[in-house]
Amino acid sequence: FTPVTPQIRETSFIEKMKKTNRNIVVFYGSQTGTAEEFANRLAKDAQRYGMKGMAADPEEYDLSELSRLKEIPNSMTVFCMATYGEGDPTDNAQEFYDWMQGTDDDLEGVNFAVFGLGNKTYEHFNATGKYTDKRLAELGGKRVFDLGLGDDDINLEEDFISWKEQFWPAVCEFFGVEATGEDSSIRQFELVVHNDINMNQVYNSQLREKTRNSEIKPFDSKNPFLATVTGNRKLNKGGNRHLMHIEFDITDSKISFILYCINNTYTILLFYYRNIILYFYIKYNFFFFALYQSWVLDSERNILAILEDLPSLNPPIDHLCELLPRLQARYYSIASSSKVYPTSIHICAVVIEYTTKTERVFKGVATNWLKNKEVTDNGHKLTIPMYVRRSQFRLPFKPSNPIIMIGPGTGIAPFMGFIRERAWQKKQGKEAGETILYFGCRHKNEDFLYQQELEEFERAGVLTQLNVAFSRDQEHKIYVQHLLKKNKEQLWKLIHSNNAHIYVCGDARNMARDVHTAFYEIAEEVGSLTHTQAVDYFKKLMTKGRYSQDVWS
Ligand code: 2AM
Repeated sequence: FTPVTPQIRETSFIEKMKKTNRNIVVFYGSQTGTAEEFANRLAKDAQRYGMKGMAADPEEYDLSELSRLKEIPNSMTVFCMATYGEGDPTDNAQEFYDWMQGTDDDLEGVNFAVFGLGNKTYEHFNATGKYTDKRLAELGGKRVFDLGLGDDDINLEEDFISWKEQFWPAVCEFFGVEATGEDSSIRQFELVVHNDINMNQVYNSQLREKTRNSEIKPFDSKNPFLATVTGNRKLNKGGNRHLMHIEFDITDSKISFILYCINNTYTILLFYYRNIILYFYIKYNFFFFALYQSWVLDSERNILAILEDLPSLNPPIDHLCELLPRLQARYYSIASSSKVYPTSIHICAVVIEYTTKTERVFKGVATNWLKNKEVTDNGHKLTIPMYVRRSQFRLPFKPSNPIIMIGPGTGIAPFMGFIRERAWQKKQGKEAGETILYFGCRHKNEDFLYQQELEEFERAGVLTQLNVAFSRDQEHKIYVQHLLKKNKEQLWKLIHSNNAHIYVCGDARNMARDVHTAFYEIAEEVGSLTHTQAVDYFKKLMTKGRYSQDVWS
């Protein structure tokens, strides 16, 4: 497929808009690709209203030009902004975020709207979207339509569509235009059949060696480092899951960490199903959220399953490709310490595979791809494109501060790095504070990850306490929070009197929430705080960086 519009490289989005006759620019703060996809859809929608839009990565343009947008008649900017971690902007929006905080530019005459992407299970729900909306208005911008707050915990797609359906009429009214109705005829790609292709020039899912470009700038998703796989082993002794420990060599990279998974079109097809519903919507005006929720989301029908189950749909292949977003980078916690292994990075992950309601086997794209990465392939060293992201999840500055780590399942990953680093600090003669771990798994002799290493660390006195909750070795469930409650006196003393740092890693939806509640109860029962005081107490610990979470849902 060949893009219909040739790409023009330009760091001034104003100049680019002028040159290409566009009047709407949709910026996206995107980490996993959803905000980017929304931005592309909004930019495309514009044509239906006689306007011309473009989606843009704020990292690639000079956003301090925003006040110049008024030079373009009937123009506006839209921001699709995702929020991450502790209310942070995404990496590609960080510079724009800093600019907003520091600038006193006058944005009078600049029309804008913001859609935020967030998740209500996190405390700082949609903080970045809210801030962008508030700040652009403070600087004098004209809010054309109210801030949209998407919640990924329920149904982000539905939130976006509902917002969009009100957004466009508001835009039309603002600019005094009407829908032209011409949308489906505008194609981004055209289908060309080539009979004489040189296969050596075709991208076949492996990055070429020349992408190893350390001269340009730090490695990121657009410029990943090709790391050699130096180890890949199964961690669990039993059960039908596959928990793996993988090691990469990063010599010469000066790298931070995240994996980048390259895949072929087939997998992309498998993976991104959401957009086919958009296809229904645009093409046949057929869209029922309830149906979407139960038939697509709850039944986990991916795009391939939908096409199989509704053969009459038969969309043209060029249209289908247009609806498929790029496969995105996957993020894993690092299970090693750069102090101990400066030239390698370890990760620990569970291979995702289960049967969906429609009896199809769902296989996680990245974990299954990694599982099969051998150290060598016929004597050939295999590489994986990767980069590392900065994280607030790190050991306290002072080694003498006690740490309480809670990480059931693969939530153990970053703590393997922490413990190794504490061991290293101890070896350097530094006085390391109490180092306490709460780990949880199903069965002692099945999935007690890193058992041997952990027990050795305990014997060596690096790990001062190793608490393990085996959830399925007895009738009733035993979870990490039950063990926390058992040791409540000791924990409260460490937190309240000894400046301990608390770290929680793993499942966000249930575990992290239950652990949080257990800490409230400890503060109430041992510290004699009221519930409100307890909530306040841990909120303060979070702002001080003494209660950190690395959680996922
Ligand atoms: P389960 O699967 O037996 O319910 C790692 O996944 C471990 O975390 C497992 O032992 C799992 O137990 C446990 N777990 C499941 N839900 C949890 C929760 N809400 N809080 C703490 N641990 C939980």
